[in-house]
Amino acid sequence: MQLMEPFATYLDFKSGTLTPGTTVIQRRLSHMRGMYLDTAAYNRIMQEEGDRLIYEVYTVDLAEEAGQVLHCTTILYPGKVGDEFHMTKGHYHALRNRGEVYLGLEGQGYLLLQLEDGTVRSVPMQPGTAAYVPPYWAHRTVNVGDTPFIFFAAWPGDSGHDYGTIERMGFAKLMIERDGQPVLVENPRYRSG
Ligand code: PAN
Ligand code: ZN
Repeated sequence: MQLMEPFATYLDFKSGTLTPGTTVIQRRLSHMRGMYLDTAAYNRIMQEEGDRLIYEVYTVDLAEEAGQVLHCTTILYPGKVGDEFHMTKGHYHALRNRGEVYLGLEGQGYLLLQLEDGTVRSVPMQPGTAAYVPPYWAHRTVNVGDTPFIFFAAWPGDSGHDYGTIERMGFAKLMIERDGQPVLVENPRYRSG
């Protein structure tokens, strides 16, 4: 590993932007095709509103290698697709025995976690919540409020990201709105194994 100079970035607690020296990615509805349960609602939004921005990630530019501590902010915009709240794609770490820490900065959300046997856990997050993603758990966040849900994350540099497993199988549970409340329900389309 190269010896590096210490440096700092600036995190705007209100907006969630992390600058400078970061790469910003935008995840739009079309990047999540097939991930929301209500396909008719997905199609309606794409036709009537266009390709909605779901979330943005500001990642500090660092080598993805052992020893580094990667870190980023995520800004997850409020909204629903059908009854299902806006969420991130979610992933396992490619090296499964790598954990992560999330720190809630703004808004109201949930961290959903899942083991490969389909066991799901949920952790409510608000400003100040330091949520721990232990090794082996896939993780996805959900915005259940009506303002952006913003959090900071840090994880080992050699973790890697496995999106494919969640793209193929989904999460076993979904966070939907029912009678004005967020509830976790079985995902009828979840495929185990
Ligand atoms: C987070 C996530 C971020 C976006 O930094 O990458 O919130 O979610 P997706 O990566 O699932 O699109 C993290 O868990 N990094 O490892
Ligand atoms: Zn992660």
